[in-house]
Amino acid sequence: MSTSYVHDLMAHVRDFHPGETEFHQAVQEVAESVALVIDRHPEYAKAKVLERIIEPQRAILFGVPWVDDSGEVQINRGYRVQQNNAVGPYKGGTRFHPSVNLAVMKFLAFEQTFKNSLTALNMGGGKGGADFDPKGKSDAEIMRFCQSYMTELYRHLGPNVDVPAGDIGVGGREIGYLFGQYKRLSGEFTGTMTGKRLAWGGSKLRPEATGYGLVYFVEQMLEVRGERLDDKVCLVSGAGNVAQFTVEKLLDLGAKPVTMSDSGGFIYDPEGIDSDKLYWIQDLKNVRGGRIAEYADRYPRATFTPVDASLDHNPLWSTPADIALPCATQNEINAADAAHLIEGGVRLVAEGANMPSQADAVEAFHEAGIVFAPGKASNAGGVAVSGLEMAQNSSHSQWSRGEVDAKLHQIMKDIHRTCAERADEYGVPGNYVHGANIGGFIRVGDAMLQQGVV
Ligand code: NDP
Ligand code: 2IT
Repeated sequence: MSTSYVHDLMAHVRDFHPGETEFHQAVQEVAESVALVIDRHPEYAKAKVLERIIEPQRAILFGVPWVDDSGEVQINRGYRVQQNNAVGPYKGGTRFHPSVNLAVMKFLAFEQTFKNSLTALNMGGGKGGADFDPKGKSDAEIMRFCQSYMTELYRHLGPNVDVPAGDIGVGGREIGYLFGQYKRLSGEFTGTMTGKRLAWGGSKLRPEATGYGLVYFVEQMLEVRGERLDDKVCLVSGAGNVAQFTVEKLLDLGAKPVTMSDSGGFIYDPEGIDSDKLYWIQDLKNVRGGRIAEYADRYPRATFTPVDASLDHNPLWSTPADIALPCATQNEINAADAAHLIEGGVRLVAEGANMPSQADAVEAFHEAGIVFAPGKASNAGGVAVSGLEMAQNSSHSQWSRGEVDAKLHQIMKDIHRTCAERADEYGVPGNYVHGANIGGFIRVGDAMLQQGVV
């Protein structure tokens, strides 16, 4: 039953969503897990639950015209994919990056649906963004772009409808401009965006939440195996929001991060990236807009390796280590990288980014006995604290850093437990991919069965 279920479903998905490779990749992985559920619970297949989750409930595509500093008119394409609202209003980030297209938005909105379900908070799945490249743009250009993007999108949003946040290329500054325009057009001050600054409705610890949550999840993965983070050598990719706070929490817990990267290449610091060095990177990336290559000039014992498109692998993943935490972007680990990670002694991989590991890399990890956590479980801390921001906004309150941290910690523990229990229950113990997909699916699926065909 299960093989033909996945085969038939995927044939339809490829036919109905042609050319959307990232979307197919994300759906295939979930379908393989759901097949295990459907063998025992044919009611989900009968009601076409997964088929209905796969089809976005709404996908908005719109032109975003704006005027650059030289007076020239520019046009980008904006998106918001409202995938599923069975367990709460659509919720998910906003990505501004030249690689954004409908397939990327749909895979992210699909993944978000399962991730948000795993948090056990009332959030459905969505994702938005534009193929706009914020690099090299002035502050005024960023503001005009955000205002134009929101001028179309605002009519589709609301605190109980759809609540965007940040993602690649969208941080506190962009959320400010997006929120400002939303507020002006809607005439209301509501918690319609998360990731807001603290003074006007943001939650403490939201910037840190994805990276901290990732490391809390890793702690759980190690704990059940009788291990701790102390002295573990960690490979981190990316140098943005998720990577920075991953490194910060790794340092807090005694681990030794040795790499970070951006789209130009990666740095390897055999002495470890300590908190002073991290602070320097945060200033470089968040204030000065510099490139990670500069780290090797500042810290001469470190090396910088530029991206080499002629290679079939990324040498970052050939660095010997205990743990790998990809925190940059999708598909950054291929099968060759996975082989190098295994050779280099890595025993645990947990995704901070969304779908950074290709399907054959995940297969290689499982075959090699590497403990692997998919992003929809291990990076859920960001959206979880977004959910806490929504709760604070609707009750007009603000919790302390300690309160939010305790709740985040508990949510990551609970997600870990859900994944482990579902994996055991369905005969795939220790497999966090199946555990996360099944855990995320059952909550949304049950809500859909209870709410009827809508
Ligand atoms: P940022 O924009 O803050 O940082 C992104 C980092 O990844 C930068 O170092 C960037 O390099 C690098 N990067 C991005 N795209 C590419 C690419 N195509 N090739 C090589 N390097 C790339 O984003 P975030 O840290 O917020 O997001 C990182 C990942 O984490 C994404 O997959 C995102 O979806 C995921 N995520 C984010 C959450 C959040 O709360 N922000 C929550 C959960 C997941 P450069 O500066 O050179 O572009
Ligand atoms: O991928 C993600 O989970 C995010 N970018 C965060 C989404 C959110 O709504 O906080």
